[in-house]
Amino acid sequence: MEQGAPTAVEYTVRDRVAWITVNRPKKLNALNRATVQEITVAATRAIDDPDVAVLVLTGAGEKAFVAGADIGEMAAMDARQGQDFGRFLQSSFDVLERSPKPVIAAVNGFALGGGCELAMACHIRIAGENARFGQPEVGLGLIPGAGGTQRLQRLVGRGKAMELILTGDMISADEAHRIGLVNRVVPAAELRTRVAAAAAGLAAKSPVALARAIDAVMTGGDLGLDDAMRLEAALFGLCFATSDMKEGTSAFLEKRKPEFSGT
Ligand code: DAK
Repeated sequence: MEQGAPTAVEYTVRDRVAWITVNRPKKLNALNRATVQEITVAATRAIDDPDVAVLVLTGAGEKAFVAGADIGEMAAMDARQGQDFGRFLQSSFDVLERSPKPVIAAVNGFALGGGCELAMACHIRIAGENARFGQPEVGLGLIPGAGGTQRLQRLVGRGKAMELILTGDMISADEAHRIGLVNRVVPAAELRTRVAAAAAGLAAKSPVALARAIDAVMTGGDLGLDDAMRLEAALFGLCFATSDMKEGTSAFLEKRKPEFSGT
C-alpha cells in the first residue's frame, strides 16, 4: 500500500492529513474483506505516524463513498463466516472511532449499509450534496451488523434510526444533515477542498487536547452521567500537565498563534 500503488485502498499524506481512499469504483467501493483489512492497515499507519494530524476517509470516483459490504462476497458466507466477517468489520471500524487523531468522512456519493456504518465510525462527516445515506440490509435478509443499529440511534435518535433501518430507504445529504447524521453538506465539486480546509483547522489544534477530547466524548458517551463527568474532569486535569496547555494559554495572552508540540 505504498503511495500511488494500485490497491483497493489508496493512502496519501498531504499537509499532515492522511487521505485514505477506498478504491473499487467499479463495485461502488463495496467493502470486501481485503479492503477492510487495507483500511485498518492504512488507519493504523496514519495513527502511528507522528507527521499525520488528521485522517480523512473517502471513496474513489464520483458516485460512491462506499455502497456497503461486498454483497457478492457475503452471499457465499455461512453463518460462522458471517459472524467472523461482522466481528472483523466492527473491530476495524473501532480503530477509526477510537483513533486519538480526528477522523473525517468525506462522503462523496452512496454511503449505504456498511458504508453508512463506516461513515458513522468517523468523528465528523462532511457530505457532498450528491451523497445518499441508508441502511438497506433488511432488503437483503440482513440487519445492519457493523454498528448501524447502535451508532445510528446515538446520532439521530431511536425513532429516526428505527425508520431508516426498517424501511431501508435512502435519504439525501440534506435530509441526513437535517437529522444530524452529517455535520455539513457542501457542493460536490468542492468536497475535497472543503474537507482539506476543515482538516487543516483541526491540524492546527493541540494534538493531546484533541486526543483527550475524543476520549472524553467517546468513552464518556457510553457511561452514566456521573462517571462520564468524573472522566471528563480527570482528562481535563491531565491537560494541565502538558506543554500544549502552557503553549495555548501563553499564546493567547501574548496575542500570537500557538505552536503545539503535541506533548
Ligand atoms: N456489493 C457488491 N457490488 C456492488 C455493491 C455492493 N454492496 N453495490 C454496488 N455494487 C456493484 C453492482 O453490482 C455493479 O456491478 P456490475 O454489475 O457492474 O459488475 C456496480 O457496483 C454498479 O452498481 P449498479 O449498476 O447497481 O449502480 P446503480 O447506479 O444502478 O445503483 C446502488 C447504485 C448503490 C443503488 C446499487 O448498486 C445498490 O443498491 N447497491 C447495493 C447497496 C446495498 O444494498 N448496500 C448494503 C450492502 S449490505 C455484517 C456486518 C455488516 C454488513 C454485513 C455483515 N456482519 C455482522 C456479518 C454490512 C452489510 C451491507 O453493507
